[in-house]
Amino acid sequence: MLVEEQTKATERIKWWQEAKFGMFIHWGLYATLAKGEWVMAASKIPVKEYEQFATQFNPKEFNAKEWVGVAKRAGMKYIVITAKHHDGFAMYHSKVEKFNIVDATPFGRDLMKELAEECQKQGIKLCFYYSHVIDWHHPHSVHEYYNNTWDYNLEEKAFYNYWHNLAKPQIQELLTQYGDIGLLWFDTAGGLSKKDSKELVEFVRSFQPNCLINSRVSHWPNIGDYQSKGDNEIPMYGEDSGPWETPMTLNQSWGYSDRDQVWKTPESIIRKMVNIVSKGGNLLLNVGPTAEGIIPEKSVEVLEQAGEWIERNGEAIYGTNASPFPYELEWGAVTIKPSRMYLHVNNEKWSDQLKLFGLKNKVVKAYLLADSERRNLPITQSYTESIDHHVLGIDLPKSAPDQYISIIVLELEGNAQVDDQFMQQVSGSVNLDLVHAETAVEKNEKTAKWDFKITQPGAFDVVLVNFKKINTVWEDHYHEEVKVHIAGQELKTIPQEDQLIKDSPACQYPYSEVHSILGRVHLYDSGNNSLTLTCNKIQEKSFGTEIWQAEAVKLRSIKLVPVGKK
Ligand code: JFZ
Repeated sequence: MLVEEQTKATERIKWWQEAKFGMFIHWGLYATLAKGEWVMAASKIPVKEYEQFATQFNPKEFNAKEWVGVAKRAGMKYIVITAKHHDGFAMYHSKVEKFNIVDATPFGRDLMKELAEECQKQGIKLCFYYSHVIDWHHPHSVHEYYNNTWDYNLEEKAFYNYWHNLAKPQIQELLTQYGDIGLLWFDTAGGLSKKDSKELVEFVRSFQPNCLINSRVSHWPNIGDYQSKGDNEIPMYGEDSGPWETPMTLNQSWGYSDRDQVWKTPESIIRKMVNIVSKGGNLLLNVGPTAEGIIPEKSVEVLEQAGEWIERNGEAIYGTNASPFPYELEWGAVTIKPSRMYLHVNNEKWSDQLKLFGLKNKVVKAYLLADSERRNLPITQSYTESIDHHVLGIDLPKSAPDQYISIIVLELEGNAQVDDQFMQQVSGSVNLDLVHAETAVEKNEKTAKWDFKITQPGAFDVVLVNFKKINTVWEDHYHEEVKVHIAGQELKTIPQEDQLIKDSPACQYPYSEVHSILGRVHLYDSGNNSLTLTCNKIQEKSFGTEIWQAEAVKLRSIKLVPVGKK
């Protein structure tokens, strides 16, 4: 990318990278059926029948001021609302398609105009979701897999009829009728050509040069400003795939579903948000309003409680950068700003002293973000030259000062510099994330290798960590031996589902974390070691994790856990 283009792209995305947290709104005609946004396809509802639902769609309770207020109180800085989902119903006044909220319903108002005005008033960026390839209402939309084959004959479709006469004119309407648009969130573009995707980006930029475009426009990473991860996907680590965002449901549905009452707690939302932001990502958290225009009460309740924590701790979230450590920390997560480091300590890990390995900077001051007087916390710093090991100790008050996660602020001499080697943690464990391994394929065997440093020798259980999708049969995916070589010792075994962790902060429904104990090894000396894993689940780090995230079992990391510790 040319320097000038790169500068423009960096400028364009700045507000979004600082915003960190947005509200996703899946709202459309499908809300009248209360079975989610795929109901038309799931039940193969004929277009003529589906259109009839519009005559009953009259969301009188819709109140733009209330909705934007919910986002604001939650600490969200942008709203991405479905202007048109796969069902083809436009939730704004479209001049090119009568199947829209103004012309086809008794409601008759352009709610996007009302929302645009309210976002402007409350300083929230308005953004649109647009299903640019799938459209089950239009006779000529063509997707790689998901088409309306119950009304239309695939062979008779003419994609460019849809593309030039509906999709692009509607995108133009969205960019010219509602003021500045922060971003267009395109979705599910299977089959769109790179040429059409590229042209679409130029088309958008011709109307609003600063409007961001997500990766699902298609052909990422060459096209698009940032990467939308797979639904609910929290990536393994600080991805170098550039800026990225996790779209996440508050329950387990996007569009309103009267059956789905599996709500995430405020604590779970905060932990996942901190996990995501500490890896350099944004969280786009969804609400699915009802046919009456109401954001479900439970959604509002969870968002308000999460918002109270963010209100107190926003300094450690907004405008921060990812943790510089190449691994997750057992007690929580790290975010940084120039000459600042924020330690997000999970309350259950709070103790009378916190130790941090690998920070090279002199710590000028340490204090609790919750302490308005910023009283000094006693600290000790030491360095062991023989093993190039930095240790910071921070004495803490007896109890954690905040809910869920409590934050320690470190004022540093200079910007954060850390030892980027994998390192044994204070608990004695070593977490080796796949995404930072040296991967290779030798004689048809996939291997991953890590170098790491230990300071507390001893006996260790070797634990394989995977993410497993709901309703997956473990044995269907792990039925071959994996091998581990470390310090002249070899382990060979077929991983078993030894421990299932349902609400891991590092993954999200429909995934759970699975630990498999592969065996035991002994490391007798402090210093540098290396571990090589041979396993057919090893994946190259990829940009296209969206498809990858759909896999039933994903290898995430390998851990060394001191014997006798959990
Ligand atoms: C798509 C839509 O089909 C769905 O209705 C919702 O709007 C969601 C946010 O986006 O679903 C997807 C699209 C892509 C992936 C997963 C679900 N993916 O790449 O893993």
